[in-house]
Amino acid sequence: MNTRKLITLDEFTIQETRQFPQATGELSALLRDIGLACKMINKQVLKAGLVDILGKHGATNVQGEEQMKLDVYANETLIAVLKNSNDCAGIASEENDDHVCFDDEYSANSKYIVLFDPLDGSSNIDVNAPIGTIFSIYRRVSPIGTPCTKEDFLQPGNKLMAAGYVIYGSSTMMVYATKLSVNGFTLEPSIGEFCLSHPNLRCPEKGKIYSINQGNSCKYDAGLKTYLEYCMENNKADGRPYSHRYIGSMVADMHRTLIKGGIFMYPADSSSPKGKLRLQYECNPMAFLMEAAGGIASHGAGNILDIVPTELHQRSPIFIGSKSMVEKALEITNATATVA
Ligand code: AHM
Ligand code: MG
Repeated sequence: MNTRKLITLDEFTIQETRQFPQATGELSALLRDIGLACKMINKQVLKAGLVDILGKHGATNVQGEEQMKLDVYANETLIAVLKNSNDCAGIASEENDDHVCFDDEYSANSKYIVLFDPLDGSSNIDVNAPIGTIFSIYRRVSPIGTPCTKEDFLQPGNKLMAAGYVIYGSSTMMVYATKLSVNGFTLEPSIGEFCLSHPNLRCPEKGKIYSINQGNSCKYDAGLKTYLEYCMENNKADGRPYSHRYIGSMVADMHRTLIKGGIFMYPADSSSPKGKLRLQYECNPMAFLMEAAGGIASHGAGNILDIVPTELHQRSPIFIGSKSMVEKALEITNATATVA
């Protein structure tokens, strides 16, 4: 690789900022901070298989350090890095009951707040399948100079300034979106930097893959069952059924959907009327990113990004991915949507 051609995440965000004379560089700094925390998480993810050798959660490893569960480590690392930075007034995490306000002078003067799912798909750690961190950045609505408030964290997705994820897979990548574009950065381990590898990502208009936990089919409504039959048998788009792929790690399933096209669904069902995935930590950031890449995201009856959250940990059904596939899914599911 010709290293002179590498553009790091930091260089890229600074170049982007130059296009906006009023920009202060705080958003760039925040993305760098999130990138730093994720590099630290990545280091631990790479060692996950050694935990049995070095000691499990609650035990002490050979260096005398206490072992922490990876999701706890990821959460604490993100909080510590963002608290240390000058650019974040507070956070909300899937792992914490309530938001955390960084109540010091510098944090109170920052204009952004961050929400995150520190380690999404954590049940996949034991089997070496990809996992990820998902993040959202909002401009706060409370006055700058005061501590942030709950209202800052209950903004609809259409108010997002930036959102993205880091995937800990066969390589480690950060993909983030602003309203302008979606860009992917691969971690170059020898220099420890995320480097631009996937500029201006666009989700293909059509795809050939559907992704859903089909083991829950008995709990799906009639409309969704009809759509799944369409995916398996009646889809004549390519003269063959769609392929089914489901990793069970949203970041990994979304990353494939973004790059190859397709549809990812986590619907409501008879035992979970609002689905499983969290609006603020999973659905909104992915919906924002997908829209910026030319795809769409729906909760089944409207745009995910228009939901005004009423609580931090609320859930939402999601249908997301290639525009024509999501539109077709909504057309079929809305035609007959009674719970079976
Ligand atoms: P988590 O945040 O506790 O890891 O749960 C979210 C994960 C998503 O990554 C994934 O899409 C989904 O749960 C899989 O759920 P299921 O096993 O019900 O199919
Ligand atoms: Mg999650």
